[in-house]
Amino acid sequence: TFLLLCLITAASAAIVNAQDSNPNLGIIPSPVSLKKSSGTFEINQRTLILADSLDNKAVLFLTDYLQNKAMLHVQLKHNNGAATSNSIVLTAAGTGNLPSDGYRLTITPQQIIIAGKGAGLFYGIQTLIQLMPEDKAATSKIPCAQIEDYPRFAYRGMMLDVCRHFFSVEFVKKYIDLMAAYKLNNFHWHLTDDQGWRIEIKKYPGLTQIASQRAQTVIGNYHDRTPQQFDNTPYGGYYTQDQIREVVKYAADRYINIVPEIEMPGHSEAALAAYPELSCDPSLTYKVAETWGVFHDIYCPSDKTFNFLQDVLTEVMDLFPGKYIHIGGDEAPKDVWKKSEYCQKLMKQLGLKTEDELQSYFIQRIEKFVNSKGRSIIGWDEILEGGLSPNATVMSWRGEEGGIKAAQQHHNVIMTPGSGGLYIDQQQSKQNLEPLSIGGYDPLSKIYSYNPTPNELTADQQKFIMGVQANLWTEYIPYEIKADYMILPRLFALSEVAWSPLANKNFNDFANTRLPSHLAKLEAGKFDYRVPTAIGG
Ligand code: TNX
Repeated sequence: TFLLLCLITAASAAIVNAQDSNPNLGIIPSPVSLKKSSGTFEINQRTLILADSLDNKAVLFLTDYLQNKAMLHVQLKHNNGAATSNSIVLTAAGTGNLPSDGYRLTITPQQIIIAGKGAGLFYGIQTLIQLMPEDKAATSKIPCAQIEDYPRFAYRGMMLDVCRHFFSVEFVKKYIDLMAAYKLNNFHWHLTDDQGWRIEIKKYPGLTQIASQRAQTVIGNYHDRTPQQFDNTPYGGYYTQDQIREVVKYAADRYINIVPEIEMPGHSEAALAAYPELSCDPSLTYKVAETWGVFHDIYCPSDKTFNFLQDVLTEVMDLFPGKYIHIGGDEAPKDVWKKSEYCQKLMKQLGLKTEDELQSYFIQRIEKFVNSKGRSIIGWDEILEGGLSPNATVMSWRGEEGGIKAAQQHHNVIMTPGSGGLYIDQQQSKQNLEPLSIGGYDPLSKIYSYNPTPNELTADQQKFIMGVQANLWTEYIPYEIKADYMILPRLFALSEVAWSPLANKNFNDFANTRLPSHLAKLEAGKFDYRVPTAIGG
């Protein structure tokens, strides 16, 4: 703790100096363009926030931040167009020829103007908040500058697996807060898996009564071949539909869309434990998985299964208003389908030659249903095997190959390859001081230097790269403090990968000049982040 404290004190002291010498004023993600000028704007007790509309979400966010977090007693007023000094003007005016979600932030000694529409205005506000010094004094001095900024990618995502271990609504909100502060806009919520079903579905109470609970959890790392030990402690949890609605609203207030994931046909052991009739052999018993890995029991492509999944997705689409529904599609071994008479007959009927084609039929049938409700599917890159659904977006996780292939077929792609440092369940240094993890090696520098547009693609094909995402799988993350440790500071690196122009990226400037002040803010915000240089790596 002492070492940590020293580092933090050093980090805080570094902010002041860093901001003076820092060409982009410490902002993460680095903005498209920034011109510093002399002087400061001082937010004090008489500062006015002048807005086009008083019930705009971004306007309310800034007002709440200044009044309740920074403890500055600013007043919010309607903008009547008069030039008023000592004001922060939030306006849609002056946004001409800005790319979507962009903003212009102008700071002079008299006034701050943030020009932006919708999410753009919100992002301008996040930048302004980053420019405020951390000390909670009665006034806050902001350096004068002119910033123009907009995102490189439309989809900037973080995934959280709440199945292997469950995370509270409070934690999920904290995660969303961080995403918003760093201009990320899609929270991928991995809600169902072999080890637990975490979303209440009214029509199928067994999913919460049975599928959300497991008898015990394996301890240790399943990659080391030692005998597995169990903790003998029942484990479970799920979100009620009211809680889901609360989180959806919380995210929307911060311009974050939630992509819910309902896994199929694999990673479905928990659902089969509650509803064995969805398997190819209902005479067997299934239990919610207590170990990690890939499981052979998967949904049978039967009418019962399709009816079940359509019912589930109907409730899911009622809860989540976003365009995208993630249907999983990864790691579905086909041995049970190979052995099943029903599956073999079905394949003959449909004229399908391989089980991969049967999975493709499965996903396409679900896609048709999702499309009929005006939504689109996202799937892990296995959905390419056996033929891609016509309107599907592909998440490329087993390297970039799947993403490259999908972009060449003119499908939208989200890059999230483990090989690119985007699997933040992997460890951040090679030193054995690191806590138990799934293994691998994903240092900060690796995620920072990832570029989501592979050279193999032509400029036209690169347009199908909709964005990039980091994934937090939680087999080895049973506690929130450990999740903090794995997420931070790698989330900051992701934000720059997803937002900043390639030409503005510079790891040395990011890690050594800008990062310290952000770590100091995390400390104040009670995040248990990893200190990048303290433990090596
Ligand atoms: C692979 S990534 C999985 C997950 C595991 C993860 C561990 C993906 C689509 N499937 O089920 O949790 O590896 O890193």
